[in-house]
Amino acid sequence: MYTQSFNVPDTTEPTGAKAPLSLVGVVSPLSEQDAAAQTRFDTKLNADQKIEPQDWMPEAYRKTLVRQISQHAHSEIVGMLPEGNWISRAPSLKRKAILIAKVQDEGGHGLYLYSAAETLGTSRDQMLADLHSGKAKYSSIFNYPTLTWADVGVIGWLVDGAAIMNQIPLCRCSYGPYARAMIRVCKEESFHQRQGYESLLTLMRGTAEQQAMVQDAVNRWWWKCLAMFGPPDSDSPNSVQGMRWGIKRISNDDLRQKFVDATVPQAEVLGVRLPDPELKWNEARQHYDFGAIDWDEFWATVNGNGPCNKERLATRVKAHQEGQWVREAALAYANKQAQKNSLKQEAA
Ligand code: BYC
Repeated sequence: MYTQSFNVPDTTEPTGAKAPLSLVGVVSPLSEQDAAAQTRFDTKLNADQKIEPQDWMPEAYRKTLVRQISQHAHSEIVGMLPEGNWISRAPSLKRKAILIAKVQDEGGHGLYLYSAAETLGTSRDQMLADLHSGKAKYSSIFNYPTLTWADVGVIGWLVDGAAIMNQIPLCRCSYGPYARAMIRVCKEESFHQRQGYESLLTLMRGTAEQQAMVQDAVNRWWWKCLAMFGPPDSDSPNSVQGMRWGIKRISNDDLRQKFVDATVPQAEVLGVRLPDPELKWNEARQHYDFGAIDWDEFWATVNGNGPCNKERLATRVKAHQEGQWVREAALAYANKQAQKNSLKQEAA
């Protein structure tokens, strides 16, 4: 299983990179003041120090972070939906309690991440408006249906497993608030992955029907999880700059390969077959080779045409509208408390 101690060295440059990667800025400064600020920014990045909200940063760096962190936050809260569908149908009280805790954790991850993005000067209302209008992206993986109870276990094992693989390097992201949020997120994701795997182990020790249900879920989720890491490096427009800035530490393809290498032995222990006839150990590369991912299907899903995109967005918008009175009540209460406190201070 993956934990915080599952550390991975920084990658070599992605295949599409045109120049060697060093942590330098690319925005040409206009004024002398900006030039000095850019130099301080570059020096910090090169020394592997964190950029904090009060520090000067190039506008493109800020924009990239808002894009990535808000997409990540959206993924967490949309990610509550496929599993949330199974809370009322969990097969035992123990499984229900675990699932409620997990789904609640995902909501918490969304909160840390929206808070981290807000430190860059974009409001949460704006980010949510972009999600609800369909302008902002969220992870492709949450646009597929959860058809059986085994899907919940497979999401824990494979989806959370892929998420951890992607997120451990983000604990060393150059932007302080994002990196710190990711440390806690990764600890919780590690629990999510273990509970998923343990739930599948239980099913695999059960009846032939339960075993077939797990295999069917693995068949449906495997390729979607590989695509989750994003397009191939040669087709990833944001990777080179993201890595120069120390936001991304490992390329999409390298992370995908690490995920495959780590998951094959876990599948063997579980007793399931990964649905790829081309999956085999390559002695020369010291990695598993695997088959071609259907990128047309990935892009159709990213662009709003996956099996559940419309349903997911509609559910999110409805939940947001129905929660309006809670936000208003919480705000009214906070204002009342603030008024009371200031009256107390005046009287003292
Ligand atoms: N789905 O140049 P690229 C979780 C977009 S939460 C949709 O490689 P980048 C969990 C990409 O945004 C999982 N879109 O981009 C939660 C870009 O479009 P824009 C979420 C994708 O940013 C609850 C375009 O494709 N994790 O696991 O360098 C329960 C070109 O891509 C996807 C994060 O968000 C995708 N799969 O790299 C259980 C982690 N992949 O923005 C589990 C943080 C790519 O230019 N994010 N695109 O219009 C990242 O690490 C990076 O943003 C990515 C993409 C690796 C995802």
